[in-house]
Amino acid sequence: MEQTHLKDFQSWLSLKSIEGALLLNPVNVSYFTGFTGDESYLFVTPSEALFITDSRYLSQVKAEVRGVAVEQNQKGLTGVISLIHERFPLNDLGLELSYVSASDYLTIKKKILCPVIDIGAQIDSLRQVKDEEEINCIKKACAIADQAFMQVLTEIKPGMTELMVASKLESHFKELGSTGPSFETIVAAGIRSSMPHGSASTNVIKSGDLVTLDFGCFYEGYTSDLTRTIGVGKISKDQQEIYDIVLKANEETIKILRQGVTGAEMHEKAHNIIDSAGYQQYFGHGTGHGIGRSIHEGPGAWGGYQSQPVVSGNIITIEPGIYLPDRFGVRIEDDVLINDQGYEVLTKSPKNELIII
Ligand SMILES: [Mn+2]
Repeated sequence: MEQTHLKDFQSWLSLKSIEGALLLNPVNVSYFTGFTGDESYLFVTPSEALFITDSRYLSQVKAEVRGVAVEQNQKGLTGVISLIHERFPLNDLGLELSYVSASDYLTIKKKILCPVIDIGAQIDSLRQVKDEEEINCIKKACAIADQAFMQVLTEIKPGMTELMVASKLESHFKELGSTGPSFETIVAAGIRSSMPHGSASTNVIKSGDLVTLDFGCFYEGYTSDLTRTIGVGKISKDQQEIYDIVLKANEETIKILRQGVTGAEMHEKAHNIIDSAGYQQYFGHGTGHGIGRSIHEGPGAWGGYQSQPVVSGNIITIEPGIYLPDRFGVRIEDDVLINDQGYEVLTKSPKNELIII
């Protein structure tokens, strides 16, 4: 898959007459080469690609990287720039402008005087459309997250801290073949469930709590992202009512997914259900985002993606929530593949009934 990604990028460079692009973002370097380490650089021209790394990574590069020339350099970015400057006379240079730090930019510009062109947005848009191998990796990451959730459900007990639950989830990921969590695991119980991003704390889980678990793991460099809210012991009528509204928003929004639907339409659908139930001001975040090598990427129903129609090969989350300050919150999140037939929900953890432990 990596070699196809690289060819697609090279065709675009050629189309845009960009003579060379230097990639610093390790996630993009992995996307084009399969390399899983960091502090390495990829220089790409319409017809060549040069992977530049230091001695620490040489044997790893040999094992992971195919079809790309490899060069050793021990002098960091300054050395990389000298090497490119000597070997490739450039009239323009592509950089990932939203990633490159101001100090790296000055290091580059000290030596390379030609105009700089942003290539980050193009790489983002290539990464949004997953090929079959990438889809299979994400399906596996979802299956591991589902299985870890089912296991942890048998282990959660009142009296445990949120951190203990997070730790169990994360060790299940690794037992099941994942390299580990893809973001800081959220376990938020009781009042803390009203914080959309309540990372696990020493808070003790008790009877009567709702507990929101939001977690994901990597498989072969690709992530899953799954949220379920569960109840402990006896649940109030209010808690059940909020759960049912959020479930409906999650299910009804997933049902409208197909090629051509925009982020704004997804967000509107989820909001329609939550707003008409009277909880408009308690759903304050985006409805979903793309996942892939990063936990948040395009497309989705947030920020700059609102007007972008989804296409076959996009994988997005749908994650409406309601958060009642100082009381409790509910979020339900699934990962959904857009395909030629419509959509496929990749996360399978049960949600139709509020799970009570
Ligand atoms: Mn998410």
